[in-house]
Amino acid sequence: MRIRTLLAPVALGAAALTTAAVLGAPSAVGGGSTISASGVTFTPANTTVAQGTSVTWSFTGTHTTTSDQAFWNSGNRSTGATYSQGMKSAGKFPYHCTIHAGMNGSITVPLRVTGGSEGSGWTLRWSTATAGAGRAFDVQYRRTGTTAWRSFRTDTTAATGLFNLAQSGTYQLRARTSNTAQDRESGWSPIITRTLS
Ligand SMILES: [Cu+2]
Repeated sequence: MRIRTLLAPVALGAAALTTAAVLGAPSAVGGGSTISASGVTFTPANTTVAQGTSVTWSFTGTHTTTSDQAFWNSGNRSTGATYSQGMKSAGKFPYHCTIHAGMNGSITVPLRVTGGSEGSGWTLRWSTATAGAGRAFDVQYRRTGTTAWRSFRTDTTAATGLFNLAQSGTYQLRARTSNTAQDRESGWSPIITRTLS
């Protein structure tokens, strides 16, 4: 294995990462996550990482890791090669291998709450940085028990925002990343819930 892999921290489970995200752990890049591409399978097929995590694929045989929404594309990589992608922003990012039909995976990046309170609102962070060229973010909310999502931010390039509606209640929140250059969007991040008083 490569030194990079050996030095990478032991990957946290999805639950632990989600908890860290909700608790507002630092988002600085530092964690790493490795996915193997071998046979006709990505392992693990579904990965949840915190914003700012670098995901590295390692290849056995020839494969690609290709974002379904064109966020990244490794091109063909063969045994011994790696490909890394920084996951800065929230959403669910499905990907596939262009060589092997049915060889699919996904990376989920949760929305984070970096501070706040029921009385003063919550600071949401959907990206570690403002959007680069060809990228933007959507953030939505809805009151629990209702079905229709409302826009909190649409195509924003900002990375954070204060969620503090005039109406008290418990709200669900989610975010996604747009590839505006390709007019495509990631899936939505897992829902988080916060109460306003
Ligand atoms: Cu493949």
